[in-house]
Amino acid sequence: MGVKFLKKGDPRPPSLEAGRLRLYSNLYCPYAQRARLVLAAKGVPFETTEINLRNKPEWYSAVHPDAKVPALEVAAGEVVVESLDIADYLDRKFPEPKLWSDDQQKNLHHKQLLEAFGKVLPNYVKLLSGNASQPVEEVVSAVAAIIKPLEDELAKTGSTYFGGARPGMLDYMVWPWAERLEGLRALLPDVQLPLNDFPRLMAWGAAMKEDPAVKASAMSLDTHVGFMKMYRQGTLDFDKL
Ligand SMILES: N[C@@H](CCC(=O)N[C@@H](CS)C(=O)NCC(=O)O)C(=O)O
Repeated sequence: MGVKFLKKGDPRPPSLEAGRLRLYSNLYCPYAQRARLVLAAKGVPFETTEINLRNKPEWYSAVHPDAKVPALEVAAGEVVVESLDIADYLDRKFPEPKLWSDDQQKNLHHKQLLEAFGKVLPNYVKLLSGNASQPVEEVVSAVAAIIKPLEDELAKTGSTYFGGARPGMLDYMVWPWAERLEGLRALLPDVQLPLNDFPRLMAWGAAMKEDPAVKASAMSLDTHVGFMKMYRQGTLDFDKL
């Protein structure tokens, strides 16, 4: 992709200038994409430092205590970590457009949906890595059960997006995995996915693809599949992506 992922031996970027934001990211990380989606939705300019997660720079643990991405530097040396906390920070700091609702009850419900959706990650990794300890059909069923409440929510509200007439926080927090689902479909063409059980989520996905923030943060199917193939073969090397 021609992106420079900073690694061991690479110098730390210069101190952040006042008034700027720096996102420590990794383009392939769904959590980092959450931050990029919110920044794009708000139209906030930011600089990006891509981190090689297989060979992290020595100084990176001074940025993020667990040396994970994303981390958002909001003033020199002042960093917000955890994708959901970064999203909340940005929604407070840059209120237009507001991604959380004024309706606190709705926000609470969306946070519960999001927390339950978090269980998708280990299943995503199983599909990606081809972990044979569990039949793939079982993993697909587990994913279907995890996303069913989201389908039900769209059916209940009748809205295109979880946020209503336009994407809100839940939409953006879930989207990175939806984008990767297409990569998985291309990677595993023989795996049957029960897509017909999720008509509203399919329509949601099509609508989300037209959203400017989604477009700004999107990576092509080929790029996702290239990463996934390397990951699956155990040959992941960020210098070669
Ligand atoms: N709960 C964290 C998860 C972040 C996360 O797991 N990031 C991964 C990449 S997708 C990472 O940095 N892994 C490197 C490591 O664990 O050493 C968040 O929401 O920000």
